[in-house]
Amino acid sequence: RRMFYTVPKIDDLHSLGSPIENAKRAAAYRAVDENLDVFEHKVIGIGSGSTVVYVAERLGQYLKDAKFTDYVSKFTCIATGFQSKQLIMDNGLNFGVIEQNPNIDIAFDGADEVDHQLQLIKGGGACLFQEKLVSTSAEKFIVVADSSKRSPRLLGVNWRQGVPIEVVPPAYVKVKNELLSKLNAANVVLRQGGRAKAGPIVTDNNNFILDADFGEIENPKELHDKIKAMVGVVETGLFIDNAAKVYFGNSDGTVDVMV
Ligand code: ABF
Repeated sequence: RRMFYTVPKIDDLHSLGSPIENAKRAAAYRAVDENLDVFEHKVIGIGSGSTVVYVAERLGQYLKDAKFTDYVSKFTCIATGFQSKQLIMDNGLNFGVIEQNPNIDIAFDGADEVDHQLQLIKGGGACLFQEKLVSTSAEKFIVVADSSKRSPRLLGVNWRQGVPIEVVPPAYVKVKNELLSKLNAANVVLRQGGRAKAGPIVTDNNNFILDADFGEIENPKELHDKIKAMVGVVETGLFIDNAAKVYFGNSDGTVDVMV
């Protein structure tokens, strides 16, 4: 059973001018302020996307705050991809690798869609494998999003159509055919990269992404398990029973929290 509550705007938060950016920043700042114990959390996962930018920004602010500097300067941040690594460095935070820090205290990441059970669709940015590696290695996984990401059931409509699935390149046709024939996907698209759509995008792990449209997803866990069982599938963008809390920011700076 899930609980919702709304928290007011953080004091002194100036408007960024754009309603959506205000919403994303409100979620991220609140999530960091409420969940990060600077004295306890030493290894922090930083996800990908445009909302987590504000998580890294907030951590950077902590670093400059005299009362936290000593503690925050000992943080190690684990990235989920290239953009995330840049964010960590741009905000003056320490960067570490997951191989050396396999036990993450807390991880923050965005999402494409969140249902009422806190099940997620992620992978719009094609970093889903590392995002899942980091979020499932974290003792606590906190999601930050604007409130447009909230949906009673997962529909797969917020980014591309459907569920992103990372596949080993030579297996993409086989997996695509099985998604269509065995799991009744309405449509499966090999994600293309660049403006000219010059070819399939290649993930950080040198794989491809299939976007599979299943319409409204009745049972995300069952669907995830079935896709994951196919030979050639590395990971799916369905994040099941993984998020501990979701912060949905609103453009007025208030935040709806789902636990
Ligand atoms: C990552 O970034 C992805 O899993 C997800 O697709 C996306 C969310 O981005 P944003 O915060 O920009 O909406 O978290």
